[in-house]
Amino acid sequence: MTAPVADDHIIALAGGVGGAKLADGLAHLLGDRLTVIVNTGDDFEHLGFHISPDLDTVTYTLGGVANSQQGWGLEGETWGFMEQLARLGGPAWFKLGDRDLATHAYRTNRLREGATLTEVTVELGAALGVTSRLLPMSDDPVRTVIHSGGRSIAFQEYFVRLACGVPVDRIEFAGAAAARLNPAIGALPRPAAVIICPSNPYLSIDPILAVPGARSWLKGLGVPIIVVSPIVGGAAIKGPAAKIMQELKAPVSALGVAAHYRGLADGIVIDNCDEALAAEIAALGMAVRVESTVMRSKADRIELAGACLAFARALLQTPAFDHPPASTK
Ligand code: FO1
Repeated sequence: MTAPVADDHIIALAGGVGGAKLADGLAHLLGDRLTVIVNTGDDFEHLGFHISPDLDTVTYTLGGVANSQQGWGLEGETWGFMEQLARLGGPAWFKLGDRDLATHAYRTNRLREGATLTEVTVELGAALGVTSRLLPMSDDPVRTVIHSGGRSIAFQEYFVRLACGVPVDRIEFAGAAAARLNPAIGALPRPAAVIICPSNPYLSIDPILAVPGARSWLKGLGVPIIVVSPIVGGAAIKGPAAKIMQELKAPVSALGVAAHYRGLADGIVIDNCDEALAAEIAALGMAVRVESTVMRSKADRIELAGACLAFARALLQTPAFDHPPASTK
């Protein structure tokens, strides 16, 4: 028997900077009624530390301490460690701020003590005042690998060291087939909706969906799944999404994003400037909502989050979903 819908609980899927911004707006409206499932395909071991960039970005953003210019890392950071590392001839291509380093040291130490990544994530979130539940997609290692011109490139090498400067032929999520979906995910209350944040579909959301059981769990919830397009006016707000879509020969548009999520998402939020694509997207069998999706301020994040919740509420009342109206607000 299907569990009753906890009509005040929302699950979001997020990766890096863009996703974290919408998650922040949702967290503002929902607090502990929000769970964010975060990509860990970007995780890697560096200088002996276990680094979880997307968990860091979401935690710092929801904790109100993210560096707003970079999008990643902490505000008011100092770089003494990096300066000294460079002086020693160490690998200085991946920037670890002095205070950010404490997060990586804490996480690494706790993992060595036997804590799970989920436990450490909860501890770090609580320490930074995050009231929403943040969950890694899996406690098992999944590593995104970029295949380019016959080379296999570890994700951070591609993203940071090479500044995404090589063409992507194929993306692999190494370890995904053997990874278990985070057990805490199965214990969540059935939400009123799932919101896929405007993170890179290929690099941030696909790794989550690659964990066995993730897709079927999401579809099995029987609640609206809404995606917010990270492509606006044919370009990515931030990061390499548009470049990758072009390299993988997908249309670089909100229509391309909708096609990517066909069969999973019930609805898509596209930007006002892409309104002309609405009919074509609707023809894919997806409900479309047109909003201002570029989040420049905290108010923008909250407004877009509110629009997503209203969209979810509207979809939940359509015949496709046999649930009573949700009271998300
Ligand atoms: N991104 C960069 O572009 N350059 C960096 O030096 C860098 C360091 C870094 C350190 C800790 C952390 O949690 C994230 C960091 N990021 C850096 C961000 C990260 O590489 C990417 O934003 C994500 O993996 C993509 O979502």
